[in-house]
Amino acid sequence: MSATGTPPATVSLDADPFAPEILESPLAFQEQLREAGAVVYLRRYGVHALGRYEHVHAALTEWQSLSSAAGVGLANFRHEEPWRTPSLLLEADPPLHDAPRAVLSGILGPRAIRRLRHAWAQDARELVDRVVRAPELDAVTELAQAFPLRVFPDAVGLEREGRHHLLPYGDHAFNAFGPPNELVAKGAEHIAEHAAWVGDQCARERLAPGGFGAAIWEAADRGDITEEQAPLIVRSLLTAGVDTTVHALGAVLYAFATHPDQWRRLREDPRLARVAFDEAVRWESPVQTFFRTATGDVEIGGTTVPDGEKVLMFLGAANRDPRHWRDPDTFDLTRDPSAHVGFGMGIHQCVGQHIARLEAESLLTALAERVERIELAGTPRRHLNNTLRAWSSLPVRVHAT
Ligand code: HEM
Ligand code: OVM
Repeated sequence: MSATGTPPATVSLDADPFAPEILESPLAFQEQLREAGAVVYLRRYGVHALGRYEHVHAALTEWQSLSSAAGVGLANFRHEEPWRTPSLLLEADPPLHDAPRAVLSGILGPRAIRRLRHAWAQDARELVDRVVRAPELDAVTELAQAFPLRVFPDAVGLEREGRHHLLPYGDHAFNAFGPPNELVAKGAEHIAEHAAWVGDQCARERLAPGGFGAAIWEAADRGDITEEQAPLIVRSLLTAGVDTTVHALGAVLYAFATHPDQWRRLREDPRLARVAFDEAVRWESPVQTFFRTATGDVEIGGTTVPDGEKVLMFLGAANRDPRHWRDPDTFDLTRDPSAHVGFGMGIHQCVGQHIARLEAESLLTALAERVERIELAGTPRRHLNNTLRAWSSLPVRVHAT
């Protein structure tokens, strides 16, 4: 309350962060958001936006007052039918969230995935050997897409037929967190076929022994989760596990193609591959936004968000907030990026982050071994998505040794 007894005027903006121009170049809007206040009301959507590190971090951590169960997109599941059965992880609160989370944490944890290390390093060397034979290539299709599509579906235990459904299915799922705009309408045209294939692959009989999918079904056999839950947990891997790593690898390859000094540093010390990947996740934030829903009147940075209303967290804005980061716009392998919120924070923090890091480490290490220089050889093109920050094309020239 101010001295006169009237509440402070809510800061608000008319801008549409999901409009093509802002999706193409979001940094100016993100700065405007951070500068406008801790909580900014976006009139167009009737949601409360957060762009500062402190408040995005707090919102991610406070799952009791900011729920995921009403959806982590704009749609409020209390009033709107979700486009698919909600995720048992992403779109659930404790206690329902706990068992599926514990199962996936075990299957995708650092200890469990150590067995993949050697094979993925070898796969990366083979891919890089083949791809760098030509001096010019598209780093999106030939590296950022090719590598995850080579290793991840096999690790899940998917059949070979139909894997082309994975990227468009995930792309639509990430678009569907945003408003029902043109991007969603375009994705909806073919979503039935993609979703039917993805749904079929979640059945026990479809999943090869030894993979993440089979491990989820074994957890059902042990009684850690129910048989009804198992296929939906497999679906989480197929939804969240491909596009994310493709675009994160696109981000790190773009970062190196435009920062030759940092590439030299990585070549001198390839153990920097992991920190380079996290720095790229901070710098580009391949997952830009997620929503929460207030479970009561919630105070954030001196503003009250009313019960039942949506809060929009800008992970990308927080990851470049100068209140938290020195020179936030600089891609710099000497900084410690580990507090970034590009994988979220708190109980929903990305359960697949160790998979993402292992893919990146494998690919970057193989590239650092073979490639002296990597530079842009044409105009990079953005792939627009309501949630993802992505490239559709990165023409590069490589100088292989
Ligand atoms: C959750 C980003 C890779 C599976 C999340 C969240 C973020 C995120 C920001 C938090 C969501 C929230 O708080 O509401 C990313 C990024 C990736 C990546 C940037 C790549 C660099 C992966 C991979 C998988 C995966 C490879 C699967 C193998 C999941 C799942 C959740 C999740 C299942 C939900 C966890 C929960 O709600 O407990 N991810 N992710 N992600 N991610 Fe990732
Ligand atoms: C899921 C999931 C988890 C994280 C991201 C996401 C489409 C989906 O559990 O289905 O994006």
